[in-house]
Amino acid sequence: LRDRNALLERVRAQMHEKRYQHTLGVAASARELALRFGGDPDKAELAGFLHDYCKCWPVDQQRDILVRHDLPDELLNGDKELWHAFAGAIVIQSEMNVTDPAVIQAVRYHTTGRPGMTLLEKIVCVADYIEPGRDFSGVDKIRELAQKDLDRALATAFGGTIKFLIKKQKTVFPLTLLAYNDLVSRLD
Ligand code: DGI
Ligand code: FE
Ligand code: FE
Ligand code: FE
Repeated sequence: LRDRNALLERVRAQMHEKRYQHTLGVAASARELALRFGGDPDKAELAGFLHDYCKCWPVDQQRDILVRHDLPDELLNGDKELWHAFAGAIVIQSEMNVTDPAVIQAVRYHTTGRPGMTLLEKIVCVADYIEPGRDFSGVDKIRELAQKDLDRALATAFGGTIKFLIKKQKTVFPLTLLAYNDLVSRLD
């Protein structure tokens, strides 16, 4: 799908209007971050458009995709909120003909993160936290950090998510802890 309007219509058909507006916000923020931090703005925007492709699909459908592709039980036993990222990375290849591994990985890790994240993965992850429609407490601090220091912005964002999950006594997926440690251990 080379045509941007066709791509956007396909994305729009997968979700409700509010999620679509979020998607456009993430794409715009990702493009901006790429320009600021020396990433590829077109890849960043494309990954933004696609990152929540199957977020609004029934969870059983998301789970089926993971099972059929032999994703680890750890993921199936983890929070359902994590599934759309890994399922999305698979589905955009078959349904949207996305072949760029960098874009696919940015979609796959946009929720959990992972240690050793690429620049594009960090950009999409931070854009997901700071797009203009977001208004959780602490978002302004992350927006401010994202003006200058992408790693500090992402470490702060993951730190907030981990605190939130702990407060709710929910499990923290190991990749998120590993991503957080990896970022923090390298801050100057
Ligand atoms: O899909 P979005 O709502 O735009 O954002 P997302 O893909 O970052 O999903 C974040 C949700 O996932 C958020 O409500 C927290 C929840 N979640 C549950 N367990 C974990 C988790 N997020 C992370 N990073 N790590 C977890 O272990
Ligand atoms: Fe998401
Ligand atoms: Fe939804
Ligand atoms: Fe999102």
